Amino acid sequence: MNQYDDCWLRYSCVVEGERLDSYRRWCTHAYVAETAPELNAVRDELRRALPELLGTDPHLWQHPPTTVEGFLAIGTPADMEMIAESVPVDVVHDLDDGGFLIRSVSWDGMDCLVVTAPTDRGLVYGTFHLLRLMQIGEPIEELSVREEPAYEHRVLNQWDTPFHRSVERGYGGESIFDWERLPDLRPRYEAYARLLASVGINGIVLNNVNTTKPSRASANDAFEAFEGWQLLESRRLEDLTGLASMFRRYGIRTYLSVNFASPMLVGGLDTADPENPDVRAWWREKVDEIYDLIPDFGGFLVKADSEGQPGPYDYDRDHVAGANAIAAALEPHGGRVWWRAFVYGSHEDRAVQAYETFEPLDGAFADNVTVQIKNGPVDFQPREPVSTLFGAMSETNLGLELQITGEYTGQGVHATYHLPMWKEVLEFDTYADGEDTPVRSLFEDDGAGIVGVGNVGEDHNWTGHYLAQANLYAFGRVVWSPDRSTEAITEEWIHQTFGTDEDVVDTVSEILQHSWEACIDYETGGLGLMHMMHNGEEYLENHYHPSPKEWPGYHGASEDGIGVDRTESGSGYAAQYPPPIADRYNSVRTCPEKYLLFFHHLPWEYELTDGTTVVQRLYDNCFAGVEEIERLRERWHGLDGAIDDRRYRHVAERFDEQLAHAKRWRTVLTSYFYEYSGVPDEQGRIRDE
Ligand code: GCW
Repeated sequence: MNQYDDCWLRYSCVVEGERLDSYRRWCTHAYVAETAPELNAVRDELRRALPELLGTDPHLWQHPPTTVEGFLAIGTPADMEMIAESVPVDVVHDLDDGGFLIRSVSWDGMDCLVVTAPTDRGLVYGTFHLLRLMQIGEPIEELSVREEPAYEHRVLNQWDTPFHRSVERGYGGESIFDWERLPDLRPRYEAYARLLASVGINGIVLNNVNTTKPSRASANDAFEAFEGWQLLESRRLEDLTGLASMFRRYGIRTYLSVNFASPMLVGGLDTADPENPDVRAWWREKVDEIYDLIPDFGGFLVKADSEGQPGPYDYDRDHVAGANAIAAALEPHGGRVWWRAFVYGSHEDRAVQAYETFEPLDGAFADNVTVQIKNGPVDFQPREPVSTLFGAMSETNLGLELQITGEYTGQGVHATYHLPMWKEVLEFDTYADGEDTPVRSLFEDDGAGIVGVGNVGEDHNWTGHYLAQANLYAFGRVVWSPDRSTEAITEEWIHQTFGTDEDVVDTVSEILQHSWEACIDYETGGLGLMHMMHNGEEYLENHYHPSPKEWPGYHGASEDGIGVDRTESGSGYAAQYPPPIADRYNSVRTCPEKYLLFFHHLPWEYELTDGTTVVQRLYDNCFAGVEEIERLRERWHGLDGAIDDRRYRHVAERFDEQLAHAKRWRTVLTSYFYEYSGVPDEQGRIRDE
């Protein structure tokens, strides 16, 4: 057994007969230029994949073979004359970095399949694309593929804490990075780079945004450093060079999360004031040192003045001053600061704060700063409305932060697929530039991008739950191409992960596509309530316990009703949207039901459009969510014998646990709603379980 699962890079052969013959004809011989590190990655991938996909060993050539019927050629037109002769070079050069062409051509009397791109990174993506087609069983005889990534930056954020080798909100085991043993490289790092590159991810932030232990109190409270574990220390940086080179082979740039107070924590200065000349000089020297070691270093991610991390407020400076000071050091090297907008604590309704803090700063951030905003205004809840900042900062490079890991969606135990949620976010019309400015259109300029908080760890299956691999896959694919449908991305993943048997594909696809709505229902009652879970007090404590009493401010339950008034008569959050959206949410009649109690505090017996009362809908949704999990679990049971036993049993067992959790959650929520409202369930279902 492998030390770890291959995820979607299993390379099982799914074709036979003529199709297999055609794969062999085009791909048994491969001519690959040898000019760049990325091309070694390409050759290695062909060596791994082709024997499985073709059932025969490939021949790798360093010149075009002349005595064969056909061959595969991978290179840039500049490096391979044969490619320059067989594809339109101007079309190749028009592609963005990462883009590629795959063309079936005839060259010197032979049938050739050409994978070409303007950059070496594009060749890596083109190779993975072709291998994916074969893994899925697609024809390759007459290919004419032209692909380009939608966004320049497609970045993974690891929340790995080197000090503990833990992963904050990670549910797949400890960090895959054996930090103490760096610079030694484990084979697993390359396996991870391959997974990421195969779905087009081109950046990785290696460590957690919490670079000091967060204090639970205000931002100005003293913070506690992870002694000896600031990655900006010279010895730690030196240890990272090998890892960064390995990622470079796969077109992935390395980034680090850094502490705003690094000039003090690492540099020994007595201030981190961004206007202080010594502080600025320290950042410059530190950044120069990094680029000497890692020439393609991507930049820094900073969580400042947020959950106890230090920041510019400690010196009465604003976020612009803080971000721009660090960005100035990176600018000569082409590096970037990703500055998070996750701030709360000074307002009763935390939803309003990020906009109030950042919107006035629009246009003032340096060009090499990207403001990184979580999809919703609260915190990766099962469902949130889209953050108001996306419609409000047209003069700033924006980054959308999505959560791949399931912090609030079942923590590696529940099967919850995030792609439908991300699609909902990406399609949301922000009106940032008038009607038809969906979220997905906001990251097309250089300097913008989409990042995902990763979900892998040391477990054999990487993600804790086998089906959670789909979230990592889908993140890369949707960020590469946000226009691709949920169905298409989901099927691709299933084909590569579980094979092409129709029943298996239908079953897994149905489970994945229905899982998110079910989770919303049993965890929240489905009308836009936030944070229905226990808020752990200890650092890293698992807060996955249903406890609606914990943070009443989030759901506003009282004897007279439930929900939080975020209209003009309440916190005013709705008014932060452009008028067409603000109007829609401000009015209880036009506010979509899925967000109703996020924006409105309503009587328990307020009648919804179909005549059902609010409290009854909450009950019904809680029950519907559990029933849906029962149904999806049954569907999974139908796969017994149709897929390998190991993965079958793993998911079946997790489904049992998920169902138990869902029932418990339902009981806690429905009893709570009943206790407050005094309104019994029309169907008499509420009782202690
Ligand atoms: O909600 C919180 C999470 C923290 C996380 C924080 C953030 C990394 O529970 O674990 O810290 O969000 O996004 O900064």
